[in-house]
Amino acid sequence: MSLNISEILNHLHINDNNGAFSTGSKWGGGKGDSIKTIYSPVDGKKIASVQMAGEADYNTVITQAAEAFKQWRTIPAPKRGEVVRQVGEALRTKKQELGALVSYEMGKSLQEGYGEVQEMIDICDLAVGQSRQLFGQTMHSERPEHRMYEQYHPLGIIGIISAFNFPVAVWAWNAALAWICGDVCVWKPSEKTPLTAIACQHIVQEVFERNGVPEGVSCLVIGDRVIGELMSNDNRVPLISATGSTRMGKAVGAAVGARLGRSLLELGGNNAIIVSQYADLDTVLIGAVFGAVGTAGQRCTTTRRLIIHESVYDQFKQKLVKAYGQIRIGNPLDEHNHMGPLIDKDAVQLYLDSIEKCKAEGGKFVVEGGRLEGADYASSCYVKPCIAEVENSYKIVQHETFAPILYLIKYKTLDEAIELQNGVPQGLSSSIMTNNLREAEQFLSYAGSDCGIANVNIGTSGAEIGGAFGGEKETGGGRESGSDAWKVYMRRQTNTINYSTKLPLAQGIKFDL
Ligand code: UN1
Repeated sequence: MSLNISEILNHLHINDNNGAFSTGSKWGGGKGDSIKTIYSPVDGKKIASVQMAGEADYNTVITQAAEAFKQWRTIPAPKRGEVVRQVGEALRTKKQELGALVSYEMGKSLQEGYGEVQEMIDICDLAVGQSRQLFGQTMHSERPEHRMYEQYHPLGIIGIISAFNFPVAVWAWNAALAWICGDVCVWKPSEKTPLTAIACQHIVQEVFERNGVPEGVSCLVIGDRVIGELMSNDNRVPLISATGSTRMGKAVGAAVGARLGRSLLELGGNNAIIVSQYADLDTVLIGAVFGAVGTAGQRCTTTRRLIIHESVYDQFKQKLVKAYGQIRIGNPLDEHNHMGPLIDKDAVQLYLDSIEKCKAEGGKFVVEGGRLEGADYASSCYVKPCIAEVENSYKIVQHETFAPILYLIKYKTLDEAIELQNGVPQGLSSSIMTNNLREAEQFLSYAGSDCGIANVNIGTSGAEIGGAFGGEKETGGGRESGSDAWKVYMRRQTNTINYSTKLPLAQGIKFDL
């Protein structure tokens, strides 16, 4: 396939000026006065423009979604699964084009763009099987001739707020499961990456139309934080699944919590790899470098800290510095390059500010950062991945900077390393590189990593969808994708049925009339 962007846009039904919302076949808000132009961070060129939705648009969508829910919940779960299976098939046929658009709109490497679409396909496959396994338990009642069991019922409208860094996969993790659970979805994509979302809406719609799925089961609303606020405060939306910064998550969590709604938060990470003296340093190198510079450091699972044993510290530092010298930065659509741009110029500024803050606190850069200039970097969004020797306690090290800045920290004992790894406000992903069984088990024990994800001999990023994905502390506590993450998309009901001729009360209470 040739990477002709206008052909790809055509193929994915992206117009020059796109509507602000969609309930499936219907698109609206195409004539509004609030228009956003989307420029690619790859070359700084305009890709297309989108309308931004307002409150009236939002309400139109929610009304349609509520209608759709009444029908969709009546379709048997395995039949809903069959529709999701077809969504997975459609994604397979569009993997190249959608992956390329992810790369062009967001800036991640083409390989990672394809990988992101692969995650969508994988979650569809998982959801198909899950649609026959929405299991509740049965219990033995304490009363004679009674039966007790529990059921999982569809919840309703699921509001999905997604981030620019995984513009389509995180939506798919939520939507594929929500649909098989009998829910309908309203998706607010990041306003930085709405075009890939529009492409997904078209892909899903083709499948839904063929299957007679009601209008409103998959909805899209493109807007800024106002839409996120409307959703978070809306009693008609029982679950908000939000991915993004801790700041955003705290606002969403507070608004949803104030109405006692449910939220699934997947927020910032400050992920570390502990590099033990018992590690195979060549393996560590790949995991650490991919973890730190993959997606230009813009994954929530990006490796931000390397906690290295003092006996291998200098040796590993040298390997890293050498490896950083070989990283090819440039157009991510060129598969020869390892690393593309940051999402926009604001992100570059944050990266530059973080480097200054790190230096001010005493950080010593062993690989210098900086903005890349020149014709190949015309969008002004390309930066150099950098490495600094720091103390874990620095304010900037405690903070998640969404950029390729890697911090090195030295340790003496494993207890100390685990304390350093846990000694940040975030708790998403973590890893230990060691061939020592005792070390690995300690790291995975109750006294080990406090993160939602803890790995041995692989890095912090690149989690498979089969596991539950999410983290503790300021990461927000939510779990998405595999394992029993489906349960959050359903409401649970305990049922007790009396098939006797009497009415015995629980706890042996006597109440005779
Ligand atoms: C994210 O960055 O929001 O583990 C998600 C990973 C990917 C998902 C990251 N599977 O890096």
